[in-house]
Amino acid sequence: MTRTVSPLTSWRCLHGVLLGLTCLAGLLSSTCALAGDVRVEVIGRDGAPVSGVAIVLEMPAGMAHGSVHHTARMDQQNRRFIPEVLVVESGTSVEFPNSDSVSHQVYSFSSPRRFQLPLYKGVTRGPVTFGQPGLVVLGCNIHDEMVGYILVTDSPFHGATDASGTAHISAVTAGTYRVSAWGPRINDGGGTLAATLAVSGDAPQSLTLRLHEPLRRNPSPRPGRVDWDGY
Ligand SMILES: [Cu+2]
Repeated sequence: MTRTVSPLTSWRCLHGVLLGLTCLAGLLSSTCALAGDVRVEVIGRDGAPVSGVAIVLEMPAGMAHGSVHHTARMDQQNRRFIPEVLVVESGTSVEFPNSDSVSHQVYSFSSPRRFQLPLYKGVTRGPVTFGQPGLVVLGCNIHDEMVGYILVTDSPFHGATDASGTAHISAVTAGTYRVSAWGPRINDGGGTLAATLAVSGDAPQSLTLRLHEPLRRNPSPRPGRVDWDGY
């Protein structure tokens, strides 16, 4: 009996063989790390999904990774920072476009990264490089109600929950991680939830975090008080 093999199938076969050979070579040189995908869901006390929660899989002791040259964007739309919560690895350069029809003047007075951008619209400012881990709270000098957050982490395994309350983090190196979840409206644990998750390369892992306290009405923390002499 003749079996027809489509070009796609044969490519997959070849790809699988190459992957196997690569892993075999890697095992011999101890560089072939298994990796798996992780899905973290955050559910509020009312059962509704919670979006805009920063998820970080903190690096296990001894697990190292290379230097970072990532870029990211923090936009402004309808007098709001988009996204409200951005998670980046330390060393990432963040650009600040302004998609609004009004001008904004973005600043941070947080100790991991103090900066201020000139008043602008219609152009992209930055990039601003975030080298130190920690929480950077963004404000706008024109619109006091604007608040945004850049959470800087040393871990390459991070994300933020979307409208369905879910964060997808792909290709996580196998290991046991402390998973932390921070959101500006989370009341539980002072704003941070934590759990332990074992990641293997065999199958995707899922973790559900449920809040016990109702969400705050207003985000916390707010931008630091601006002392212009500090710049
Ligand atoms: Cu503004």
